[in-house]
Amino acid sequence: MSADTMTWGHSTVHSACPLDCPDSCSLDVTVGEGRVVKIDGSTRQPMTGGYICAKVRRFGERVYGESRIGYPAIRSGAKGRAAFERATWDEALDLIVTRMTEIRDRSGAEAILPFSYGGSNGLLSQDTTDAELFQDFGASRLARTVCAAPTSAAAIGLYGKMTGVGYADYPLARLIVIWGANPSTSGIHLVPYVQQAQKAGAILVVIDPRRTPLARRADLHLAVRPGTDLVVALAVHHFLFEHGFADESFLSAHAVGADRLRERAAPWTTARAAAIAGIDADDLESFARLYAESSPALIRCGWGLERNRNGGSAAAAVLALPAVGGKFGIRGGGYTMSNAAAWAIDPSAWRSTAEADTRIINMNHLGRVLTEPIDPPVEMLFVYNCNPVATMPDQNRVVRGLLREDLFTVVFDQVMTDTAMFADVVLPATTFLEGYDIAKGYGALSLQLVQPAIEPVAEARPNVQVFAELARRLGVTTKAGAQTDAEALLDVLQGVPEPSRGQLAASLVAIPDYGPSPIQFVDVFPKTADGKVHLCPESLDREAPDGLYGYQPDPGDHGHPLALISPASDKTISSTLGELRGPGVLEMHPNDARARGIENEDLVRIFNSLGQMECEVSVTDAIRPGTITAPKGLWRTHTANGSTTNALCPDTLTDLGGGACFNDARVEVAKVVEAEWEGRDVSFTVAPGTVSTTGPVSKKGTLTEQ
Ligand SMILES: Nc1nc2c(c(=O)[nH]1)N[C@H]1C(S)=C(S)[C@@H](COP(=O)(O)OP(=O)(O)OC[C@H]3O[C@@H](n4cnc5c(=O)[nH]c(N)nc54)[C@H](O)[C@@H]3O)O[C@H]1N2
Ligand SMILES: Nc1nc2c(c(=O)[nH]1)N[C@H]1C(S)=C(S)[C@@H](COP(=O)(O)OP(=O)(O)OC[C@H]3O[C@@H](n4cnc5c(=O)[nH]c(N)nc54)[C@H](O)[C@@H]3O)O[C@H]1N2
Ligand code: SF4
Ligand SMILES: [Mo]
Repeated sequence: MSADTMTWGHSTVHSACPLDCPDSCSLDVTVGEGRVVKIDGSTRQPMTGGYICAKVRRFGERVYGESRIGYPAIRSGAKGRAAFERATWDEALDLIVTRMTEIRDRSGAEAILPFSYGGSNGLLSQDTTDAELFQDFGASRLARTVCAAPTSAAAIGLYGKMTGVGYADYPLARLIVIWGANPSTSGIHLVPYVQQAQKAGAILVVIDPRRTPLARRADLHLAVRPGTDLVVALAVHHFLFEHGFADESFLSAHAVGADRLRERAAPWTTARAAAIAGIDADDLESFARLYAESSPALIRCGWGLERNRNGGSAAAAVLALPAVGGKFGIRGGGYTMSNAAAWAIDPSAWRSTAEADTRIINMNHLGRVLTEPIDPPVEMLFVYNCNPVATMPDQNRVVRGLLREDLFTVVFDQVMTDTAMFADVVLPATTFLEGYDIAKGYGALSLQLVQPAIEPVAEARPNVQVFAELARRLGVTTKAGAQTDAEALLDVLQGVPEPSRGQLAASLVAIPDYGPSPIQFVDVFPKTADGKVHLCPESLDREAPDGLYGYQPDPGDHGHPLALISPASDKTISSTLGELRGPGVLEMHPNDARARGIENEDLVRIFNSLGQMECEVSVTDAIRPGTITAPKGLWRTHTANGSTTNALCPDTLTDLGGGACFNDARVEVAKVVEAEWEGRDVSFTVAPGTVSTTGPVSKKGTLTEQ
């Protein structure tokens, strides 16, 4: 433990936030008598600027909260009822080892499915000893596609994941386009830079079905229908090509496939695209002209536009704009997408990188693979860094799968999540305040050391240690042989190239050699094999059902005319910290409400053929008509019927990358008459001794806590 400054019996530990957020803040954690007293931002990582989000300032409430899992436990009652008996680590691990061995001997190790995602984005807490254990044991592999799969496929196909512009250069742009991103919630440190740019005269365009805080301040807001960004972007390409704004000299020197893109954009006049996107054709034309004529012009491409059937092609069309428009090569021009691949970190320093040849299961199909016959069936699910009941599509099917008596489920988490309730064995995980990690920004460009501020709470253990111990018990040898997070840290650091490794050791923060933001095509270049931009790569063209840039029309309503989107909320990171938030609220445009006799604060039922969710409604014109929005990451206690938005989301896949189509949910909404609510009993238990929601529902859909 490193106590860097001491005052009044309190010490301050310098650390960083490894949660799944682009900003990767540097933190000062104040500790007194071995307990976290305060968490705040520091200035070590320049983008943090001394402030952090309210969620992580409250993280201590998770660490010491009632939902925290302190001890291993084994199921003692019916599945899904969160009835557990405390066990020792030995008992819990023995049981897991016995079941893993039995299942392998009976059905083959592919009947075991490790299930993990972005719980903690640190370099140590995933893809270290866990990866080696499951790979060597021969378990099924998981395609981690719930997020960023289509945008990554596009960014890799077009640019080999070239590093994007950092926040620090936004003030230099003359035009900023925020496309399918809501940084005021999902990456707050970008916002002041956008504001600075506006003060300096930059024009701001926001493309989003909702009037987000930045859309409110924008010069132009294109409130597109979800899933239509592809045609909007193609219309801008069409405009650039047709009006002589395509940068032919850049394209001939640095790009291939421009002709094909031009052909595919040809049918998309601004009028036709605007009609599909449900926006004004003149507004779209103004946007195209602004983009054509402004420099430096910068696009912040978010993840909101990827979560639908056209998501991959949409991201590709958006990312292709700076190439066609000639926006690279100048500070403050180009694009920002994920910067996760900005660091040349070599995982072979700490684990075997040989590819296993076991089957791959797309995580978005969890419900499907648990409930449909497959060979071998999934007989064991090992969940860590993930809360699939709250975050995967088709929630009802996921729950049906988890209720299978013949499924053995291990959930390794920090708190009693919606998924942990279904476990056969629960294992307690440390939080980032209780162990080492390395935090890598995917918006802000930095690598940082995460240091323990406190001892592990109760019997919680870090991932590295638990998977190393399981590997030892199962007779699996791991390459680096790390047994603890401190040992794994040293191994992982070997994979971090110099001078970053030295910077981490010296000052806890590494910044790239070009500083906090590169100039694209000056400091960073496409990482494609030939170093060029591929505007219509063959691989993507083959993968997309209608070819790359082929628009797939709306999934249709089947009596469910409203598009439901579920973007990031400021209360949680995905579902993390859900134990601290209140009920979820649906937002709906006044026209849609009026047509259904719905008024503000009414209780409503949102439904389609997959499921239903009941909650309170907020009637607001901050969402376009025909689209409704409810927060991502709700827990089942946050709605009145124990189902969240994810119960309405289909498990269909995006055109590229096998991603999730959350925003292709099509639903209808009806007012729930009050008589249905008064005194209604919701027999839905969460965690014993924590928030109990068994009991009557109060009038406004708020669940009474007992
Ligand atoms: N506070 C907070 N921060 C977070 C997270 C969180 O849960 N909470 N999650 C983190 C994670 S995992 C991620 S991936 C990022 C995501 O961060 P963002 O990129 O901001 O993604 P979303 O929140 O999914 O959606 C962004 C915006 O896209 C809009 N949108 C929805 N559908 C469409 C569409 O079809 N087209 C267009 N143009 N816009 C659309 C939504 O209205 C929303 O305002 O944020 C990270 N940061
Ligand atoms: N409806 C809807 N659903 C969505 C989305 C959407 O747009 N709409 N977007 C999605 C997106 S962007 C994402 S990224 C996914 C995220 O989906 P998930 O990967 O399920 O992310 P979280 O909900 O944050 O759950 C992570 C869990 O990991 C646990 N955890 C954290 N650190 C550790 C650790 O060190 N060890 C262990 N063992 N556990 C740890 C946390 O306590 C938490 O319960 O959700 C998706 N779900
Ligand atoms: S969640 Fe994001 S904004 Fe909040 S502290 Fe972590 S990195 Fe910073
Ligand atoms: Mo995500």
